[in-house]
Amino acid sequence: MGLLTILKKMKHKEREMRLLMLGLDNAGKTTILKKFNGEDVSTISPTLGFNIKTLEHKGFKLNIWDVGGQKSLRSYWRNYFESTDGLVWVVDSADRLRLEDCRQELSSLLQEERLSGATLLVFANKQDLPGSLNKETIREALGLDDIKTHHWCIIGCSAVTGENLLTGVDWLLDDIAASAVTGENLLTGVDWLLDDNAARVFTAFGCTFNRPHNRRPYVWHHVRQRFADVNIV
Ligand SMILES: Nc1nc2c(ncn2[C@@H]2O[C@H](COP(=O)(O)OP(=O)(O)OP(=O)(O)O)[C@@H](O)[C@H]2O)c(=O)[nH]1
Ligand SMILES: [Mg+2]
Repeated sequence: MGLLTILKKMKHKEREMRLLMLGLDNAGKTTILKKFNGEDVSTISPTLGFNIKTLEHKGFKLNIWDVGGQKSLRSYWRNYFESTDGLVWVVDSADRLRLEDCRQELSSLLQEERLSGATLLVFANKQDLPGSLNKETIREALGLDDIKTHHWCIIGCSAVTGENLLTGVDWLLDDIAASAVTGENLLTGVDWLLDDNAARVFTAFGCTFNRPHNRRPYVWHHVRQRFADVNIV
């Protein structure tokens, strides 16, 4: 298969993105999803399973997954990790008592291998509520500055008024799109294909083959995704 064909496949796949929205219960995930989709947000119940919406935005097809955040449901989050391009972590900025819980949950998500390629957007939601913490305070409380493994950004927003929802989603899409099309990624992609094929050949002959681990995880993730249906053997 020629490089041109591979690049064409990449281009097609880049138009579709999978976003996973997680956070503690009551953070406002479903409200954000509905508001973003132009729906009524006056009657929203806690999510016991998940909601998925497919939207067109800025020429991209977005598959947005919103999964219930109650403690008993969090063990199911892992069922939704696969192929995630963007992780949206929603925080109730007025819920001071559960900030530590919120930090811990986010921290363990970021250690998940299957999310290693995802860009992280933190929505400091409910900024319309008097007494809500501002995004700088949330940033510190969640230890965001210590995150070195993912691209991230925190945005203060309100799902009720709609303030800053677009700004957040636009940043996320720009970041995902940029990390998918840089020349560096193309090169890494081709390298990866060669490494992967070499690994298979070596393994077939009973040899072990160590992949280089010095590449940035998000690049690996995108390369794996973009080339998922390419087989050059
Ligand atoms: N004032 C205010 N209330 C909000 C905002 N976003 C959500 N809410 C309210 O917070 C409550 C919880 O919102 P949900 O969208 O159901 O929260 P969730 O994160 O989906 O919760 P789970 O489905 O249980 O995980 C609802 O009563 C919403 O109306 C916001 O920006 N401002
Ligand atoms: Mg919900």
